[in-house]
Amino acid sequence: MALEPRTRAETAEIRADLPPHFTAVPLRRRPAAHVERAPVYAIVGNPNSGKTTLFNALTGLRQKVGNYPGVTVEKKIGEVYSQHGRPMKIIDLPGAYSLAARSPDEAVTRDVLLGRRADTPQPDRLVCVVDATNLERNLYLVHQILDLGRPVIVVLNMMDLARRAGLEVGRERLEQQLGVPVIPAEAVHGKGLIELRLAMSRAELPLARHRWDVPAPIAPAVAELQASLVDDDGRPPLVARAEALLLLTDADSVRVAGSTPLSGRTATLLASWRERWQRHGTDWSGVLIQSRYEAINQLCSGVIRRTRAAGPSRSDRADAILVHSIWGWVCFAAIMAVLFFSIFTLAEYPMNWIDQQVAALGDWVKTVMARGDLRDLLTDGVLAGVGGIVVFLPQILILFFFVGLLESSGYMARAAFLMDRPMSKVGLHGKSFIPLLGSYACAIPGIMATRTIEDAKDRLVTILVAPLMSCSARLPVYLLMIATLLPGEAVPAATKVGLMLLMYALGTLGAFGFAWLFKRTLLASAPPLMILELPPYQPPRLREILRQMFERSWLFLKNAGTIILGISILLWFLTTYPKHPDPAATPDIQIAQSVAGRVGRLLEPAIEPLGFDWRIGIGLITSFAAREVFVSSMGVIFGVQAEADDTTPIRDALRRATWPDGAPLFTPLVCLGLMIYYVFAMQCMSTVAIVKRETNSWRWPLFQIAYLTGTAWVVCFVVHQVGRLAGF
Ligand SMILES: Nc1nc2c(ncn2[C@@H]2O[C@H](COP(=O)(O)OP(=O)(O)OP(=O)(O)O)[C@@H](O)[C@H]2O)c(=O)[nH]1
Ligand SMILES: [Mg+2]
Repeated sequence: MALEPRTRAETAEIRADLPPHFTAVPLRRRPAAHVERAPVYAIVGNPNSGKTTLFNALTGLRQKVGNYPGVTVEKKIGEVYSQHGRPMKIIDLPGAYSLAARSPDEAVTRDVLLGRRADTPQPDRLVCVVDATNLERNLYLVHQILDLGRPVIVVLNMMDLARRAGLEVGRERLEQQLGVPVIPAEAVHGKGLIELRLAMSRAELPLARHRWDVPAPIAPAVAELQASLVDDDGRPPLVARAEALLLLTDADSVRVAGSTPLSGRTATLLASWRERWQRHGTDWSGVLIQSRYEAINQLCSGVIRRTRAAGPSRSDRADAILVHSIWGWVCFAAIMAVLFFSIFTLAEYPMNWIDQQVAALGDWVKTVMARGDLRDLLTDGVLAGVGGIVVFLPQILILFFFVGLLESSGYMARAAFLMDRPMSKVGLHGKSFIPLLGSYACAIPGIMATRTIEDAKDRLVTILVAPLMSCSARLPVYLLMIATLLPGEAVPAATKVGLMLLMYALGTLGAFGFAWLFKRTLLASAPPLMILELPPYQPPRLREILRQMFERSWLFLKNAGTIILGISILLWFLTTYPKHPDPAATPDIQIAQSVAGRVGRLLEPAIEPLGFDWRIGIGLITSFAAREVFVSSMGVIFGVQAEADDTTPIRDALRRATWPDGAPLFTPLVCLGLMIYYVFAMQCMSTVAIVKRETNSWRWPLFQIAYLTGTAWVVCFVVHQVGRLAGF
């Protein structure tokens, strides 16, 4: 729908004869709507309405889907083929309740729709996904979208749930009322896709029939601002009107990252209207919202019919227990306990198997290759490093399986709900818990998920403490230390699980403690109110979960094959060269005078008070790239030191390691100290990068490194010194 650019004179003319109850600057279209390029579609809708499910089904892509609001926090572009085989662009957007964005993820949606983002094509047409079980609330956004004057297709999703809830949605009536195609669908079962694709392929789409007048008291202001915006950059009048409405009623909407700022004239106009309204003391956005809801009520009349009386649903009955103030916590604890037991007990068999395969491979290399540096590089560098990590794949898989279950069933939102009370004690609300819970898997998606938090300071606090949640990269470190500390089958699994739970608890407590501290000092703001939808429980989508597990393990293996491989090889060189002049020198002497040994000993004074020697110190440095590198580094360093011809599990090598005076290095106290160090220390390059991106400055990531690593040192110091005094 190309619009004719308007000259300044024309705009002035329009402004001159604006009716007092102005609706919109009349649309003028070019005679035949020739769209040279294929149209760009955007999928919009309320959170958790099934947009990404639909996007994936249309494009064949695999964006993350989950049964809680706020899964998608960034736009994603894909391609869908029209019925005639023409490729069309389609953009999946974060869910939003309104164009008046409250949080950074909603702002992404708003800015893409209003064409404020330079990095995204402005959508020509919109697919509005509506949750049929919640029509009225969902129509609020639809109403705003229809005002943009672009062709819209409404997808009435979740029809299965609506049916089950005893709701009959009159599609035809809604279509008639709105004047745009309305397509019933069940995105998750692939129903309605063909109809949608057909509609999307149409060369012409009708524009909305509905007419909504800007409420009289604000109409003159909107009209003036609209005209000024059209003048500024010749944007479509209706988009300008939507923009004007937002600018006038939502102070936050002025700040847009990456877009051209308002022209001086528009800004002055805006300020003068705002000031005038403020003097009158009227709630203008309230007027606007009310007016819209009245219009929606009219639209909805006769569309929804209840086929039976509404009673508590199955989800409601489950929630009576799962978010109960006592039973809810019992269930939460039970779920966590099952998770950790599975990590230890189920993973053991595949883990042993991988261990054996790695060892067998090492032995095989030793039989086919002659003794020499290259063979050592392969066995002591590559295999000891990468093999030491790959062993933990089963645990990672189990962890992600559970996280997938929680996300896909809808329990995630309940966990946030339960957590609201403890979180409010530290000044955050339950919504902050979703990013934190996600950080148990990995802090990076966790930090991205903070975009759903409205308050900028709360969001920052959540970002700052997110790395304290024990992520999957710590699993290998914990497991190795627990294996070194509590060897053999004699120790019951419960003890090991208990120790691990202790580490997770320590991290979580740390996160709460620091959040409390930051909310009281650096980033104080008013205590927030949580508004979070509890979506109905859904049967977990196993295929989806398996796919995510696969993706995650692929990432893990890729890491092992690239970063960890690289660091292991480098470390092998650093520990092997320069060679000691005496070829008969013991491995201990050799490594001590290697490059790594010399660097490590420079560092030793800083970590000796923690009970760590320079070899552990090297591990601490290399694992700044990623925490699991610590395990591979230990494999290389202590593998190099082990007798040349045997391949031992790392834990045995560690248990044999000693200080120069013969005292064991990995005492229980040191193992515990190391685990604690990794609970707190900020040892992840990727997290630093993502925090830099999300906070848009180096200040916060640097602060984060300093406070987390500082805390790690102090806590380890205290534990070690107190432990020693206590005689451990
Ligand atoms: N029963 C049912 N469930 C659906 C349907 N469509 C999607 N879902 C489920 O609804 C949940 C939300 O789906 P998503 O596609 O992640 O929703 P979204 O709109 O992208 O959500 P945000 O990214 O958070 O805005 C998932 O659990 C889907 O499996 C449907 O038609 N019927
Ligand atoms: Mg989504």
